[in-house]
Amino acid sequence: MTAIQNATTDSNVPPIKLYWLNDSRADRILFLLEELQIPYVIEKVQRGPDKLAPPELKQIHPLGKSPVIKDGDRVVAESGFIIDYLIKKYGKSKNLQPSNEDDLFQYDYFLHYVEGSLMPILVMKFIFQNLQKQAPWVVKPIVNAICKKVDDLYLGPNINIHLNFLEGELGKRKWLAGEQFSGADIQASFAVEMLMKRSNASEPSNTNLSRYVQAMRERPAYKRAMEKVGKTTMSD
Ligand SMILES: N[C@@H](CCC(=O)N[C@@H](CS)C(=O)NCC(=O)O)C(=O)O
Repeated sequence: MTAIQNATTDSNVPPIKLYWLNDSRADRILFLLEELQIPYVIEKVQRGPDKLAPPELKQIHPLGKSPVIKDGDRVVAESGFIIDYLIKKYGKSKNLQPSNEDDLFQYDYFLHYVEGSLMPILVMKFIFQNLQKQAPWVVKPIVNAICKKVDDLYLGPNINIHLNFLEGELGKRKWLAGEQFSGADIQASFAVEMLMKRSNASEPSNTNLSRYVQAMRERPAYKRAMEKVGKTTMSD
């Protein structure tokens, strides 16, 4: 693991430590920390050849997943919970959580929807794509046929359901929880970028989603977050 110190760290305050795994949901938390502009350090962790997180992460939290943060003695896992925790504790003045009831309703829904409904489909798509790449040549035709069947019957149609759903929601308002950017958008950021990438979504049929991703990428905090890890976008 390699640590990077954020330039804004005050040496008297133990900074938040983000365990950031490459190509992972940890980009969300980096984005949030930049939106909040609070001191933090990044501990960079690399996936192994098997694409899994290294076992050292299990010393931080028994599940061994990323993102995970340390805030003093507290270890906080689950990206949705980390976002909620950090915004409640450090984001009072940042307006990242809506104050009116209707927007807050959408905010809570999308914070849960992203990990509860959208990510499982995207992870499954990723697993099946990897399975095809890694299959030994003798069984490759069979593996490819199974993967295609799963894609045709289940993954493809479900991905389209999510694309249409989000496209519709983003036609009603600028951001997921109203006219103001919020933690729900940060939670959605990585997933929406993956959704667009893995579905090869064509711009003309996903105008609202494309506009949404573009607006997210244009935020100074998004740009700073990506710079910290040598990327331009979350889907690089
Ligand atoms: N629901 C968790 C999922 C965490 C998760 O599965 N993270 C992935 C990266 S996106 C991971 O650590 N994968 C490596 C592994 O499973 O070994 C969250 O939202 O934080």
